[in-house]
Amino acid sequence: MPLIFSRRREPSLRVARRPAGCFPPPAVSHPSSIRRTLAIISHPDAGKTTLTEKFLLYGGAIDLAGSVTSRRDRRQTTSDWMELEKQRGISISSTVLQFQYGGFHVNLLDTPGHEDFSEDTYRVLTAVDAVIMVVDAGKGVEARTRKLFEICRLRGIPIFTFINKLDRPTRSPIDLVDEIENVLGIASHPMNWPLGDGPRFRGLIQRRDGQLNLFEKTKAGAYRAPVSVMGLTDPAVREHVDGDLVDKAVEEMELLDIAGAPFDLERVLKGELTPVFFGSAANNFGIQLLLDGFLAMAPEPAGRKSGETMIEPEDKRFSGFVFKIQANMNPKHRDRMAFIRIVSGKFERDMQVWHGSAAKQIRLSNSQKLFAQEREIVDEAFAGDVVGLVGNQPFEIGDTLTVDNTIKFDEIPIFPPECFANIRGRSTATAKRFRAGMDQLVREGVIQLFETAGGSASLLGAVGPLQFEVLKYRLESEYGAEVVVEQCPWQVIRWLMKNDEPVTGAFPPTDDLPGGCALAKDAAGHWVVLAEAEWALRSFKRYHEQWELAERLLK
Ligand SMILES: Nc1nc2c(ncn2[C@@H]2O[C@H](COP(=O)(O)OP(=O)(O)OP(=O)(O)O)[C@@H](O)[C@H]2O)c(=O)[nH]1
Ligand SMILES: [Mg+2]
Repeated sequence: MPLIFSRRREPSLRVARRPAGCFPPPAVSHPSSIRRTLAIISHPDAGKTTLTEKFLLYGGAIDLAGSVTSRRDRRQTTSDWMELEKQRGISISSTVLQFQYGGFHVNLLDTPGHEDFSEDTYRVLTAVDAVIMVVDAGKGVEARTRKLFEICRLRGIPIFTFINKLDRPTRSPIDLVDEIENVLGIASHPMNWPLGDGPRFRGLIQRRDGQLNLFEKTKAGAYRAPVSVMGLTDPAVREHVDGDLVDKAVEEMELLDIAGAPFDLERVLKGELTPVFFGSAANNFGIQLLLDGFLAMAPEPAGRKSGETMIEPEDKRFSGFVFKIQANMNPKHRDRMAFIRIVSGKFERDMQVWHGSAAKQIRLSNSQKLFAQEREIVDEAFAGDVVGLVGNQPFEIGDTLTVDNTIKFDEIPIFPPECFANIRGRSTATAKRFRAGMDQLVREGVIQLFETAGGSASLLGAVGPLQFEVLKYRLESEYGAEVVVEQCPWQVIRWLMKNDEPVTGAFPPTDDLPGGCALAKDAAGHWVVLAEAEWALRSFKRYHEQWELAERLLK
């Protein structure tokens, strides 16, 4: 196990060793009991990818962490691997990374914060058992975090909070903790407490035992931060830290002891209480305390429901579901990867399973362990693990894979698009590549394809307009197909329903349309009405009372 020492050896400083994973090794009652599967979520730019990178550094999975901001030496993060992500320094697509730490197999999913990519983030939340919510200490709880948090609450997922960027001037930590409680409506319990902020940030105090972790900066945060640990009452502390900072932190912690929620693991696991950790991801401050604290508390993989039956991880029948599809992760091979969350049983390479949507058996031969875009063959995996299946099988998002075809998971919500655009190839010379690219990228499920009644271009729908930009970029860079994308005025979509069944058929079911409306067919041949605004939709309803209008179709 790697040990981390302080490089400074001042005689008055008692230096303690902090081994990786400083909690007792987990008991292995079942292979899935040592799996932990989590997502990192937040408002854009709070530091999710940076934190992911630092977790990998502490897990020993990478030697030198790339920093999103360190443009000078051009090291890139492992997690943001897509060309466009590297250029813009933002995450566009969620990434799966796996590493071992302190006896655990950790499956970590880094998600994009931007709301235009939220469909991807929501799907990832179906595949995890806990989340770490990152909050920028200078900004507090931001809009996107609030929305994502509500989804986690609905799913009852345990939520851990990391208050990041302590190396910058921050809001008062008491205010930040208050805001989590008031804005998010969840009780909080700080596990550690910061000593100063910005240039005066000196370390973190463990509330449990009053131990102070003094930090030092490492170059660009590329290496694990050396840590010196000492008791807060140790006279040596005041030789290293200004007395006023210590007094303030002690006062604040006394206030928390009196007025704050007591620690209660049961409430954490129910998602009612969030343990709060402070730190600075870019500088590796507090990363190990967060990782150790998370692993000491995070739940084992949970089962998922098939109809009314709960399928538990210990169930011997293998089962899992597809929660994400990504094309061209490796640009040299034009292939697709389907990401599976294993729910029960043991996964073995080459096993035969039922493929839910196709109702036939297939062999799972090309299974891979994931490390951003790097891959390694995986021979076996257990409940809680995320496995990538590479190839051209007709998997769709939400599909169940299982050895018992009575199991069927219904985890993945389908989001109706909120913005629309027409797309066409710029030149007939690249028409074939354009079609191939569209076919692959639409399967990822973040762009939906529609055919307008009488229209020639393909109509695309997405949750946010940035998705169109990403599609255009990827068609051009990954397939060499130049395209023209034109935004459309449609803002509302409804599926036409008759007697609870979607309306289908080769020809438009009516040509009698009010202004501001059009008809189109989705990829499965269901007719939809598109409206420029709610008023147009209301006129359509008056014209056509024979149909019910559905906001979304269940698969
Ligand atoms: N000063 C400071 N900057 C940080 C810290 N952590 C992250 N950053 C910076 O914040 C910016 C955003 O970091 P990312 O990790 O890309 O944020 P993200 O949450 O993954 O962003 P999206 O995926 O685009 O939503 C980068 O410039 C980071 O270097 C920190 O502890 N201190
Ligand atoms: Mg990111």
